[in-house]
Amino acid sequence: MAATSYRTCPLCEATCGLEVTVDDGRVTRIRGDRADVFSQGFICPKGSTLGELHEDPDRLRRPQIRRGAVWTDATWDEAFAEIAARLLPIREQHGRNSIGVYLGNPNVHGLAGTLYVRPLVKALGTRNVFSASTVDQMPKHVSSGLMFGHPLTIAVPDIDRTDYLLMLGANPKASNGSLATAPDWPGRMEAIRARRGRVVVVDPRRTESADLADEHLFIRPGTDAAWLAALVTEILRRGDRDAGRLAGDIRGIERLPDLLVGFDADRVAGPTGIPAATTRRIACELADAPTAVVYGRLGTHAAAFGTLASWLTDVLNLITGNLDRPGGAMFPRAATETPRRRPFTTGRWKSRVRQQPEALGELPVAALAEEILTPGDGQIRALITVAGNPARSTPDSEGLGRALESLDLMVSIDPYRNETTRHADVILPPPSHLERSHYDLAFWQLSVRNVANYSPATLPITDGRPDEWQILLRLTAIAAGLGADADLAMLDEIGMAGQVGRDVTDPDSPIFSRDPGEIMAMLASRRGPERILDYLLRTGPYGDAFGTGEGLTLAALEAEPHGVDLGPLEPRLPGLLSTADHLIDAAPEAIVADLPRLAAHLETAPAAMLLIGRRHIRSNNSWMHNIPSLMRGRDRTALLVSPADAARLGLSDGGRARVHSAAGTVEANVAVSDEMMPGVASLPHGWGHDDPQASLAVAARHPGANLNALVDAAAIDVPSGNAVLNGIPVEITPVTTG
Ligand SMILES: Nc1nc2c(c(=O)[nH]1)N[C@H]1C(S)=C(S)[C@@H](COP(=O)(O)OP(=O)(O)OC[C@H]3O[C@@H](n4cnc5c(=O)[nH]c(N)nc54)[C@H](O)[C@@H]3O)O[C@H]1N2
Ligand SMILES: Nc1nc2c(c(=O)[nH]1)N[C@H]1C(S)=C(S)[C@@H](COP(=O)(O)OP(=O)(O)OC[C@H]3O[C@@H](n4cnc5c(=O)[nH]c(N)nc54)[C@H](O)[C@@H]3O)O[C@H]1N2
Ligand code: SF4
Ligand SMILES: [Mo]
Repeated sequence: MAATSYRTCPLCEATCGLEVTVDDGRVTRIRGDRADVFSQGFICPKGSTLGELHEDPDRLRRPQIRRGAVWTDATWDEAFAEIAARLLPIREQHGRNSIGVYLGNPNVHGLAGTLYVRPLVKALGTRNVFSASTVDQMPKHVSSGLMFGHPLTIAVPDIDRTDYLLMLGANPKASNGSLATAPDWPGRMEAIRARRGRVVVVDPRRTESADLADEHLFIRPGTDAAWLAALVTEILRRGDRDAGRLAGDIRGIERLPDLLVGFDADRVAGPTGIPAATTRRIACELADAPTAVVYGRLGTHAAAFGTLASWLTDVLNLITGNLDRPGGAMFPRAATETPRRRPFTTGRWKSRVRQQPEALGELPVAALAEEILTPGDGQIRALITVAGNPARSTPDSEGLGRALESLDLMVSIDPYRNETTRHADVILPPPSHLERSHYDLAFWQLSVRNVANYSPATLPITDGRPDEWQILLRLTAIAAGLGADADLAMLDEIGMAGQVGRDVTDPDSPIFSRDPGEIMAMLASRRGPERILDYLLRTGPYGDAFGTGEGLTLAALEAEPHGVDLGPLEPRLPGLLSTADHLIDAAPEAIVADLPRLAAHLETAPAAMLLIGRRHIRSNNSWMHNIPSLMRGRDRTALLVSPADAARLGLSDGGRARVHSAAGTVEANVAVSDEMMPGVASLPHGWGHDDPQASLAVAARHPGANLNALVDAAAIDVPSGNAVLNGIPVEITPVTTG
């Protein structure tokens, strides 16, 4: 008997609703859920492959233990016993920081990762915590944290109401958007133009998204911050500063002209490649549009001056009166939002080897290899990776692979034996995505509309396998010294009761001064992530506050399989500010201190060729390359170069090239394309599936080149520690065969 159910796709930030048909335990069809309150039927090619992902014969169903080069299946008890026996002695002998943790991107796409990773990190007690955030959005957390007080107080573009979208370093037609959750970004971009708005895309490649815009500007990689600074200068020079309603809630805005001396349209024209007249025109358009929003993403953040660029983006929105107003850059109000109070700081501790300050309790993943390889007190000797493939997705990834091999112990929670987990001693595979429930805790905090949608598991977990949260909780028990066979139900109970106990003493909590026993009793029918989620919803901004009246609960969401629309974004400042003085800091010291580095960069001649990354709609970072239907069709891994560079460098379309950087050398197929700005080449990341120890049969037939073998681990954005993944100086030479 076929049954239809609904769930939110967990693969990217767009959170599309899926309609899943299951017949006799097998997925027979996945299509977009037309009744989904947010996505209204939109889906991309990846969303329909969750069934294939579930069926993938290479997806691990049982723990794996490695002895030398030999992998064997293990029972769950054996796997956890092995970990307990080896992990704790390392910590006893070498201290807490000898255990490192790497948290990959899918953690933020699931309930287990968002709710059960933090307790594990806490139980380990280590400061050596690394994640994909420092190859991604850390600059946005740092600039938002310093400007608004909390690293999650991130302004998102109100694309459904804006009259003018200036977008840099983002390609939502391929990525479906980032730090701006919206199903069908392309459709929403087209809607801006349909209502006579204007879309301008700034990118060293004329992307699929640029093709949807009114105007595309090439920019030299790594110079976005300088160009944004020039836009600020030009707008201020016009005397147009108008922070509108927020004028009395800002500190430091009067310092901007002095701070940005030297960054104007004329000065940045050469380095950025954008003519001064164009910059001045865009400045006027931004200031004059009824509403406008500047939005920058990965190409702007994962670059040499990512934090400056992220800050200047919000400064532009601020001085044009577009911050926190409809059609501008706005702050979502997620159903699970918790109070934001303590002012944000960075640098509470530093990495051991290069002394890079922490941000959000993390150290830059660009420093992971050196922390493993450099002897001394605090050296990482054991590593736990959860949902990550740093051996392909982080700087100098080949070097990192070698470092991983030198560890005394490595444990990975991952469904695949890939280029990273093949270095592990134990792999613990979570159930497939369809076997798990879902609620997008992370991305509805960054959504262009407020929504809530709960997805129960589509398929049951068979064979007594643990859910991913149970795997994490078992590791937490081991790390807490409770042993591999601790009572998980009791641990989960203690965790929930602890949270309730803290909140009843918190005057800002809606359950302040309530009886914790009564609250626990009202949650008694649920366990695990569902109980925490119910709690977060009920104590959240739309929740029932454990009263008897109206308000959101998990039960209410269960009754709405297509989700609940909580409305368009609404102005939230100054109330949401959690800086020490409750003002917007328009010129945070830790950020403006990086301006001299940017000024110096403008004085340096750029390398003849700079390499950048790209994404494709049928790919997802370094994984999902083992899904046959996504891999069909033409090669998507080619090195793109402009016709002028091809001629200059002797490269031919369809030929091969050797790409050489300070970090390494790779070979790739060449595609000559006028999409590329002269002087810039593009390679996608997440490829290089050529490791014979990995077990990815389909991916191995389409290996591609590993872009991150070329990324220099020494190069970081100073205020955030984020890796510099774009604008890498390279030399490109033809590979001649025969
Ligand atoms: N040069 C360059 N490098 C980049 C980027 C770039 O643009 N250019 N982009 C960067 C960005 S934005 C990111 S986010 C990172 C991503 O970097 P990572 O997070 O390190 O890597 P992913 O490729 O996302 O790999 C995800 C891993 O999680 C596993 N996985 C998938 N689902 C689950 C799950 O539900 N549970 C568990 N436990 N495991 C799961 C997969 O098998 C895979 O091993 O890459 C970064 N690297
Ligand atoms: N299909 C697919 N979707 C994905 C992912 C995926 O791998 N595949 N990954 C997901 C993840 S983890 C993330 S973080 C998001 C990222 O989503 P986006 O932020 O949209 O990232 P990209 O698609 O990589 O687009 C970055 C753009 O920046 C441009 N660029 C490079 N350097 C520069 C520069 O210096 N200046 C400017 N202005 N532009 C530059 C590149 O040419 C590229 O077009 O996508 C998510 N969605
Ligand atoms: S756009 Fe993202 S969320 Fe939507 S179906 Fe595709 S992968 Fe899933
Ligand atoms: Mo990402």
